[in-house]
Amino acid sequence: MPRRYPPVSIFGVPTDVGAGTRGASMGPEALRVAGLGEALAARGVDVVDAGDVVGPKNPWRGPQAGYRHLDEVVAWNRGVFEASSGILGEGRMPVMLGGDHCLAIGSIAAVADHCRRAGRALRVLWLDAHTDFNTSTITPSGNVHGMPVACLCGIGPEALTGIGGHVPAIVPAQVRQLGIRSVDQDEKRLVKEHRLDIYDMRYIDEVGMKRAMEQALQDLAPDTHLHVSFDVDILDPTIAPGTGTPIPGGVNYREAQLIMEMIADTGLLGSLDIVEVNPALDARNATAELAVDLVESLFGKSTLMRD
Ligand code: NNH
Ligand code: MN
Ligand code: MN
Ligand code: MN
Repeated sequence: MPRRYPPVSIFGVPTDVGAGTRGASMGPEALRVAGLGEALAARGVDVVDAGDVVGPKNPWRGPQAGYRHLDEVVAWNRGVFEASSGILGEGRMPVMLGGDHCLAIGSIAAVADHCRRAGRALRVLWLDAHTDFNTSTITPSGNVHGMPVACLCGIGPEALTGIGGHVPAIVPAQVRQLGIRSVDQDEKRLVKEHRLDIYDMRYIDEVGMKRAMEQALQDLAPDTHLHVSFDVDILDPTIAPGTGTPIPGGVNYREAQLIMEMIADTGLLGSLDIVEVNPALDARNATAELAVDLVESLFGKSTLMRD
């Protein structure tokens, strides 16, 4: 019996206010053009496109007091929180098309709030080249897309840590990070201090993706809500060049498929972010097309033997 998936609402968040390179604002359309909605529908998923969150334009200023565009980042994240909460309240699965990764503050705050009310466990799987655990005092860039995990764990400006009304929204023990290979100097100290559970590329090289994923998905209670935050820069830039902060030595195509297939096998996927797709840097929409291909596997397309 093929696995049934809950109804999905995709929504776009066309902004790059949290990034240091322009263009992730075009991510939602790139993912739509690559056929995300159609691909899910072809998987038998009940999918609707809820349209785009609206927010301020990118003022393209330098950082002030350690943050670039903090007011705009807050405004967009409030919109994301409302959109995600509304979709969860309808009993549907929110799939956020970013936009840069600062938007995961709003999407995950909404999921955390939903799980808290429902008394359900939440696990966040953070797929990324970066740990995104910077603060205004240690950030090398001021870009808030380098800070969402810290903000969600209660470390950051009140306007962001408090977006879901509960501080912290999540604790580090709920997070698993996979694909990591770029952590800033002081950020390293902070992730160690807060004991983030990190499966970095060195570890994946040594034990293999299968073992790393088994560990990252270990101890999930049967009714856990699994949130996947998919920063496309986890992928090797040779296969996913369309992203603002590409880092060599990323996850290859087969490893990426295995990640998605093993998540699909849990049957626990509850919400998804697809972020940092930057069509301005891409080659013929390759990164959005690859992301769609991988999301199909996340929804069971490649599972032949385990349906
Ligand atoms: N760590 C860097 C910074 O804080 C880069 C963050 N960029 C990302 N994160 N794309 O996923 O600026
Ligand atoms: Mn629910
Ligand atoms: Mn990220
Ligand atoms: Mn990243």
